[in-house]
Amino acid sequence: MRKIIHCDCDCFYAAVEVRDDPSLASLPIAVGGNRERRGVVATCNYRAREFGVRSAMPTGQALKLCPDLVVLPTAMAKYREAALAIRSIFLRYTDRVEPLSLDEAFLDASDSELHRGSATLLASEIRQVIEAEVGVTASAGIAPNKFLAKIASDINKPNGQYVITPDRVDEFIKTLPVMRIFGVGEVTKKKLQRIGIETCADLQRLKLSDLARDFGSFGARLHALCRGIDEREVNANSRRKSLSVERTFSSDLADCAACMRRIPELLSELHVRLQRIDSGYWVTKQFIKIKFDDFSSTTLERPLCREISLQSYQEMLLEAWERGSRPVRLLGLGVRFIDNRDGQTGSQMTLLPP
Ligand code: DCP
Ligand code: MG
Repeated sequence: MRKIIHCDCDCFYAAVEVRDDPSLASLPIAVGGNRERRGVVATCNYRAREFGVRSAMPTGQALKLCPDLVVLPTAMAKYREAALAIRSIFLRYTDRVEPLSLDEAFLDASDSELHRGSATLLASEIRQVIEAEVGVTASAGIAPNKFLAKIASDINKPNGQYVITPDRVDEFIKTLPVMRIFGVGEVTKKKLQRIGIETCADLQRLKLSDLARDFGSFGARLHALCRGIDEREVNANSRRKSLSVERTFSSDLADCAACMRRIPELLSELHVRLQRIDSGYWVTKQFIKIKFDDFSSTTLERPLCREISLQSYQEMLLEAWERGSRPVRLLGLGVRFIDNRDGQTGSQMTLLPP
């Protein structure tokens, strides 16, 4: 039986800002773009969340909800430095660490002998060390697999942890809403709701063959996850090769112009996601993915010229849409990388946004 810890910092960017200026601690604060430039909130502290402020919300809307909100510009270099310090703490305990983004990682503690093998005590120690050395708090989930550990880390947030022991997996999973399964978005949720499925217990009633018919390869995964089964390893050497954002639309986009209108929002989402990964990844290509209403799909990619640009995605859309010339279910924008986290590649390439 494995012991997996998922560790996730609390309101990470905001926590770093409060650490560096403790006078902010009692105020509602957000980090992100300013209202005048139509920026969005990257994150906010828990005080601001009481007013309904959330990540990805336009800053103008956040200020309406919370007029006293202090909005600070993002300072990625500082957050990256804190993230590296946190990662080096994880590595003191195990080399089986898989970072998911700047403030989040899986640790496989199955072989750890510290605290007589208690992953719960280990998680608690790691969180204390992060707070003492880096000055921010983290929450953790401890469970027999990655899927459950990630869900558990949200339960006692901020600055808390939650354990799902193997004997409690069945009971825990039963009441879990299907929306909590990674990969279940609004469209899948609606599809399941139509047949009366809201929780994992409901989903367990569906046969593997039915799920495979309705959801393709994702169906088999759903069948396992709704039983709390997830065999994925913690992958310490995961080398990210691409990053993309994609959206399935609840009603199909009728033509190329309708697709074109969705490109800017997808691109700004992609930029946000890019900021949150390591700076050692160098972007080499842009790509666009389209799934048409007949489920045929196409991907078009291009080498990156100078920077990730809206214009080249627009041009690629024209070309890719021509391949099917029909209504579109899903649209995705992405980039491909080379991994230069160890600094081996000498040539000049576009770095990720600072
Ligand atoms: N982030 C972002 N834009 C988003 C979501 C997040 O720029 N839409 C950035 C800011 C966050 C960091 O990534 O501080 C980590 O993301 P999390 O989802 O873990 O959110 P937080 O750590 O801020 O809050 P929580 O306490 O809920 O984990
Ligand atoms: Mg976090």
